[in-house]
Amino acid sequence: MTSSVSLISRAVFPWTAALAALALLAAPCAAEKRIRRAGIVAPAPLPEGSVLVAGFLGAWERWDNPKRSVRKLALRLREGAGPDVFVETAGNHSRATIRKFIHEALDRNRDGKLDEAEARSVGIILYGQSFGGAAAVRLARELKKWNVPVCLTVQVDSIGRGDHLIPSNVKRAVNFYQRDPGPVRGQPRIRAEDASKTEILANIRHFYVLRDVDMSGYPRAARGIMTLSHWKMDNDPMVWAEVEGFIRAEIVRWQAERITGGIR
Ligand SMILES: [Ca+2]
Repeated sequence: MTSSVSLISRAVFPWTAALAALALLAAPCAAEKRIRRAGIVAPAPLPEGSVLVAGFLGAWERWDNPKRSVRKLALRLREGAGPDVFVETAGNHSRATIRKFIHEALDRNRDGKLDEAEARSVGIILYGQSFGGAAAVRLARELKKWNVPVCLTVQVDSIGRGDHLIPSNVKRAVNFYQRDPGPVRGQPRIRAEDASKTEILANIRHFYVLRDVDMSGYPRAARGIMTLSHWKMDNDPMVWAEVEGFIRAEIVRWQAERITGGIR
């Protein structure tokens, strides 16, 4: 969260109370906030042809905080998931844990390498909010080094270096953001590293200046007139219903492509 603090410090707005609340969300690193390998419930190796959805929380949120929209969506997806759909969440600082799991889950013959068939054997969907949005894009970029395709990335008010450029191993990407007045504004435009390989589905802007959003899941200090649009967006059910729609559509697409001829 150091980078977010520096980002905030550059702001010229008198957001003292709001920033104090942000500090609550950005509490110092605590081991229990990080997911450990044992916290991942999906099996390794993953069944061939299955789908793995991984969501990344922002700030220093605990990886399984049930009040945060990233986690709430994951739990909804798990509820209605078929036997071949697996959903995990992690903090944005725990990207390496998920990356190592993906390698373990795909390396079916346990030789420590991913051959082409292994790399393409599971449909991977990544999403995240705030620094978690950037983590989703960074993980996709890391998976490219292993020639692992990513079906879809979804960013919600994404913050982080390089989060605008979607690597060419990603098939589809969508970005939700707000640019309301305030010190924290998401990435307004993502673009494809290679437009022939990646389809940018949309950059969708939301507005919160005149909108109330139920903030009861956030710390009390983060509520009221100083509530940042960045936080409202994290709690906006309309946004997360849209994210869910994109992810569910991608899951169905993957499954349909499996039935109608080949994994890809
Ligand atoms: Ca292997």
